[in-house]
Amino acid sequence: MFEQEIESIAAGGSNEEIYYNLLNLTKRAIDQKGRIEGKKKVYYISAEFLIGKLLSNNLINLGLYDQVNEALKKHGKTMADIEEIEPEPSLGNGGLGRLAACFLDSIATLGLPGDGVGLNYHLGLFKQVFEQNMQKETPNPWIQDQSWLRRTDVGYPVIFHNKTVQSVMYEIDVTGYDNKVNTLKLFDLDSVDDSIVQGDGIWFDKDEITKNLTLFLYPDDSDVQGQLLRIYQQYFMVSNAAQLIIDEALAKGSTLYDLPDYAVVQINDTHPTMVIPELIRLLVNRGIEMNDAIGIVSRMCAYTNHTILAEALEKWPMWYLEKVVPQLVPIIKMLDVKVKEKYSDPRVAIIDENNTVHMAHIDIHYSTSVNGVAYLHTEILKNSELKPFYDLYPQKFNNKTNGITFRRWLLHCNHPLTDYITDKIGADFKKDASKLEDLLKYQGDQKVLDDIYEIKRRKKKELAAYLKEKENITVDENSVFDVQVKRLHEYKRQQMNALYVIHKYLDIKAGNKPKTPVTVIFGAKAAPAYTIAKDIIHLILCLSELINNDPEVSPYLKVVMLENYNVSYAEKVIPAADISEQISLASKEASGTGNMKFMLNGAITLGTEDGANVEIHQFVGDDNIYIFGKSSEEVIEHYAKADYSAEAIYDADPEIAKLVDFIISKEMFAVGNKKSLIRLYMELLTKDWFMTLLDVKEYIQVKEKMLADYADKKAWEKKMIVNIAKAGFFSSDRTIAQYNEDIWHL
Ligand code: GL7
Repeated sequence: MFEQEIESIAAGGSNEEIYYNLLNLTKRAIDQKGRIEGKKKVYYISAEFLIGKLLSNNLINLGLYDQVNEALKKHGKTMADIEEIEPEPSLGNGGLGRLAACFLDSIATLGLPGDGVGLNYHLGLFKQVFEQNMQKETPNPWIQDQSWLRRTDVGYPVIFHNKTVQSVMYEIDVTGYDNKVNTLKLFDLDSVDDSIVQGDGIWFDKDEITKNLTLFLYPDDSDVQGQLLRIYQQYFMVSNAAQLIIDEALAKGSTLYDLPDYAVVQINDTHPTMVIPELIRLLVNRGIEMNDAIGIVSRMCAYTNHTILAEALEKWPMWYLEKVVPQLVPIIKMLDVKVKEKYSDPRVAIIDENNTVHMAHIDIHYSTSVNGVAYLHTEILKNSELKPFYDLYPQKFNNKTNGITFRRWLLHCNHPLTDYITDKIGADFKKDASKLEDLLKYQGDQKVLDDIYEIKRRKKKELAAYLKEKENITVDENSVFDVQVKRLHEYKRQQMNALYVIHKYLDIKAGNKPKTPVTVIFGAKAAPAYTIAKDIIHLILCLSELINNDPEVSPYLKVVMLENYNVSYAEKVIPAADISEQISLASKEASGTGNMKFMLNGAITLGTEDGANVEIHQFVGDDNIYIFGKSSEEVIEHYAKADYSAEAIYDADPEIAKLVDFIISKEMFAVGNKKSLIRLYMELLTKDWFMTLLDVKEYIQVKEKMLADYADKKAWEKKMIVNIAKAGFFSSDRTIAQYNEDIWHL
């Protein structure tokens, strides 16, 4: 349809001109598709939407990608060159945000009416730069005059204690694959002022709410002002969402009483929890009886828990709410009274004896559904973390194992693999991911196995070239690419991987040269106020420098820490990975979604029995995954008995002690910061809350076995094809179909 225009865009101009012309053409193509309509709609409210760059994905979903790609090729350009121009929206942090983006893609692809609702953070999370082997945070501006963002004339008054602000709603279109269009709605304030950010860091005056409200995602909350700002942001997000939901439903003919027939609200972790009292408040203001309002809203809402770590079970001192949103306080108190009238167990109260408000408790009492994000995670919620609630409401609890959109994580990021699979089993898998299993019939076909291995080599070569060009990092494309990319958190145990690196370094120094060289690739941002996480980044960067400059070791071992790891980086690294590191302390990773992306692209998992690794293990079988570490039951028991001692392990095992001691060796002090290294050393030795030393030995053994197995090319290739073929279950199309079937009923 756009043939001639695409041809003329490709024919002329700089990469920039081509990009902006394609942006405009794509927007028009989206308009022609039309909107997904329906009586009932899901509102997916989330503090984060890690949507990534959109041009290629939109072109794929619109069926225009091949045409554009061919036209560019004809004129000596590549899609990759054009994509480099697009800024990556910095609207998310990790898996929770990327999941939200995958879900929007699948909701539209399944033709379901569903919009995302969030905030338009001007400077995003932050951009990570490395200076003196340390992370430094800088603003990450991404909004340009011409972009996917569309300003609307929709806006609402939002009431804070001392002032009412007027919002403005922006939209980004969400295209379905071979389907119509939904939207992501991002609220903002015109008065927000990027210029209040001081210097080249991310410091700003936290008190100036009208100027700072939507500057950053997750602004530093290590002080009270920062925590209050989080509440301002959350309330701003949900008050807008609530007003929008009511408006849209009424416009479709709903009355206030039958809102649940028109809208379902999916609450992602506790950040959007205040949508419940806010909806109740709005209904009461419009003349509905309090009890009726509570009933109506409870039938509209569903809650997803994404982690058992404290950060997802937010608790706010009542006085914070009194200060920021006093109008919600009587409602929250009323909700609490009703709970206490019915249930005497203090563990399920909304307001505890310290006058602290437990946000998740509001969600669980006043919604229809509570779900975890992988089988094991949901079991842990039911049997331990949220057991008192499960005992009250067993019917509300359900599991929805996470998924990923194959459009981005296969079709877009790995064109050669996509084309090859299509050639072998046809294109049906693009719409029905379970069809990938058809690949299993080639398990015994050496030619096919070799071809897939060759595609992996090609992707490794591309990554090596990119690293050279962008970061001047040289990696050996014939080495094993061992990859751990994800947020930096102690429970994810990047520090355990760093101890492996130390082990390998010392082993090579001792004369044991490995057959195949290894490149250990990390990518991770640490929250600005999370000191130990930043110390771990420092450790990795120091190891990288030390090893690079050691000619005895560097031919066999290389450590790379990617700067500012984001969605675009993930799209390059994941297809190139041989080993997928999923090594969280069992019970702590709710699901993980990176694990699924690696598997789909033919990397083999090295992991604990945690999150969705458990399900990956079941699907691929023992021969096609490397599992190690203590079970979630054992770990939970250690916490219950408080009997874990890192120091005891250190004292009992000189091999482990040697690795830990290396952190404060003279070699490390020569390249690193003493204070940071000593702090990390002490943390590991005396606290080690996420039990690194518990699993480190088995981890090293299993990783060495894996590296040895890699040398058996035929056997490795077989593992690759099984992983790809069995990845179908992890399509977010499956996840969303289940949400719809069990919770949303659209
Ligand atoms: C997370 C979990 O840590 C992660 O395991 C899960 O896959 C993801 C999506 O459900 O949600 N929870 C969370 O707070 N973040 C996550 O990535 C940031």
